[in-house]
Amino acid sequence: MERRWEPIKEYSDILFDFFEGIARITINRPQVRNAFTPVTVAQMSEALTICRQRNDIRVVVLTGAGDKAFCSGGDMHVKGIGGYIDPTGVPRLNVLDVQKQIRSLPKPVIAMVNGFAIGGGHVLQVVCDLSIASENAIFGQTGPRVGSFDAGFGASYLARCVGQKKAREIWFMCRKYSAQEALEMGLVNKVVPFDKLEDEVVDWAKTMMQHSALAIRMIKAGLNAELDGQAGIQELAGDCTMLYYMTDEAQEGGRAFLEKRAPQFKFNTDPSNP
Ligand code: S0N
Repeated sequence: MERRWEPIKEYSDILFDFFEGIARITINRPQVRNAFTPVTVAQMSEALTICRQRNDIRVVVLTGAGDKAFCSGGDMHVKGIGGYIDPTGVPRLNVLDVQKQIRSLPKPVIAMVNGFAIGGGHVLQVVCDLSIASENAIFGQTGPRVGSFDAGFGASYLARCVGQKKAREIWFMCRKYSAQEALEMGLVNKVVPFDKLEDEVVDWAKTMMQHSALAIRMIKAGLNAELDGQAGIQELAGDCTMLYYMTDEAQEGGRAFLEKRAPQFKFNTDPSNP
């Protein structure tokens, strides 16, 4: 089905558009199998910030341009000593920050894996909440073969998804896996023919949008908190604070301060009025 995706903002390295509650971020460097540079990563980060801020965006989709690659990781053309070199000559990739942004975004992020998901590109699909792949998608880590690695989410969260033995195999052996193998090991949620990929992703997004956004937000925070230690609890606690602000008790505390009086906190026994 043809959809009219409306551009949200123009960038050099990504496409960023919107359709009926869904924001789509497309890494648009097909000539290098959608490898990312520090510029690409900065643009992805800005787009994710916009996704967080805009209330009309309910679900985010991450994908790659064309029919060959989702993302092939860091662009080795700009890899220098100390990392990937930005236009000012400083080695900084900051893709780990984008991984954290995806995980802490209080909305579902779906990886629409339309081809190779390799290296740091594979880690991006791992950290998304859900992954839907086309039949031509290929998955794998290459770090120990090409001089890099991701021992953060790219290792620990991968192991949570596929188990310790399989995660070690993926990293130590640097093999490539088909979409079907990825499905069988729990790396992706569903595999569909390439020409059905976007339909399937939009269908999943629309289903989630019929459900309670707050419930999904809290579930995502809870699932992260179980894995992320103090940082995860902090995020879940932030959501708890947001809910607490909505109570009479919290409102009374703020009012009393502004009115320069002692707060009258009443113990509320009415479950219909928190
Ligand atoms: C993706 C592959 C398997 C596709 O193979 P295919 O279809 O045969 O195409 P090719 O002819 O190989 O490629 C087409 C053109 O695209 C260029 N290209 C592909 N990938 C890259 C890339 N990553 N960087 C730069 N260019 C790339 C090819 O060179 C070719 O160009 P032309 O036409 O001019 O010859 C295959 O391409 C492949 O295996 N690519 C390499 C994938 C890879 O190893 N990626 C890992 C890169 N490293 C990372 O991602 C680590 C970075 C990172 O994210 C990170 C994360 C956490 C902590 C630290 C780091 C860090 O290392 O800094």
